[in-house]
Amino acid sequence: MKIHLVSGFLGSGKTTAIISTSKALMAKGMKVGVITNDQGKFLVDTHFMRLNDIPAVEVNGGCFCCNYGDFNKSLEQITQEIQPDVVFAESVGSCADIVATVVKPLMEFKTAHEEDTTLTTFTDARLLKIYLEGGDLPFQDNVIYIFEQQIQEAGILVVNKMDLLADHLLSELLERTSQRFPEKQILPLVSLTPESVTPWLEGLQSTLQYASTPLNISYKLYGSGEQELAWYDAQLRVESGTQSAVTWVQDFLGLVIQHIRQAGIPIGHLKFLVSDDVRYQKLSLVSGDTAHLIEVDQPEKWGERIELTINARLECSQEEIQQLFQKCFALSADETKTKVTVFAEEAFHPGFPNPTYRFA
Ligand SMILES: Nc1nc2c(ncn2[C@@H]2O[C@H](COP(=O)(O)OP(=O)(O)OP(=O)(O)O)[C@@H](O)[C@H]2O)c(=O)[nH]1
Ligand SMILES: [Mg+2]
Repeated sequence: MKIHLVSGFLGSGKTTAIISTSKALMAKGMKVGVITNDQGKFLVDTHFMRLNDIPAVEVNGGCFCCNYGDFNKSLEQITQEIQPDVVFAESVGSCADIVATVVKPLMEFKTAHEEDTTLTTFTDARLLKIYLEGGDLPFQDNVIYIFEQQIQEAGILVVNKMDLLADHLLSELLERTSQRFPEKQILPLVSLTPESVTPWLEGLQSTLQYASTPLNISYKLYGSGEQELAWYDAQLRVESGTQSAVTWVQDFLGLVIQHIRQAGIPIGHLKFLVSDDVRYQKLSLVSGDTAHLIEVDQPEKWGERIELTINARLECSQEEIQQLFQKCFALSADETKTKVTVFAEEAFHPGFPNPTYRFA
């Protein structure tokens, strides 16, 4: 069984690539399992994987490194349930030091073999370009430190979303990336379809799997960066009144984005999963996106009852993120008798990273 660990900054395209690649492998008759991971309880990525018919188990409420026991249990569970040929494990977008805290323990406890384990780091081509040119990424230095450390420990470095850069900018970026990281396998990629992820699938067969020396990382900086990004998740149901449920959802998404933009809050990843009994859609806004609206497809086709899951990682305080969403809920209460039930909601700063194991 192959285990592919997938790291990389918030919104860099890990889930998208895993889904496309899983579909490509499943179409060839291979069995694939996924382990998702994030800080909160209601994870958009896990639901989205399952809606895409990809078997997924999750480690929630903290990263793989700090919950290695849960990670290991999830691996056992998915192995027993589906006997996969390939497992993808997506780590939290603000997590680093995966070699020392996940890859090495997998080897030490002989859960996996070196030749069957890879670590890929995804980067959003737009952010990588700014970073390598010495420009200003829209985050505090300690958050940028995490972005750097993730790249540092990659064996395979995916320069993702290359469709969003003009060809001449892309070739310049790839040249700059190879010069800066000559020891890494650098893969330009578009993750959006099973066909477009072939270069990554091929890259996963290579022998240059991950940086063999674990990072010399400052946990003080890394931990403070992790905590800089507040988490918010919520699970709600929206039922049509005199206007359709999807109209309420669309207006609500617009309000949230407007308030975040107005407050000048840097976005790690703002993601929503919208579903009814028949259809589903994941809507995302990440750092580098300039959109002021994300739109639900074919609004006329949605049902009377919509489930909405919200996951947000923003560089602001826990109070600010919670107040922002609550303000948008209040502003969205209208005269149209749309019934909105919030089942669960939480906002917090992730704890300081404290790995279960660290083999340096
Ligand atoms: N244009 C383009 N968009 C992409 C590509 N890959 C991912 N995206 C978009 O980027 C956004 C974030 O993608 P995700 O796959 O959710 O990113 P992630 O790395 O899993 O994010 P976290 O789980 O929050 O860390 C989504 O809107 C995707 O559709 C790509 O190759 N090209
Ligand atoms: Mg993801």
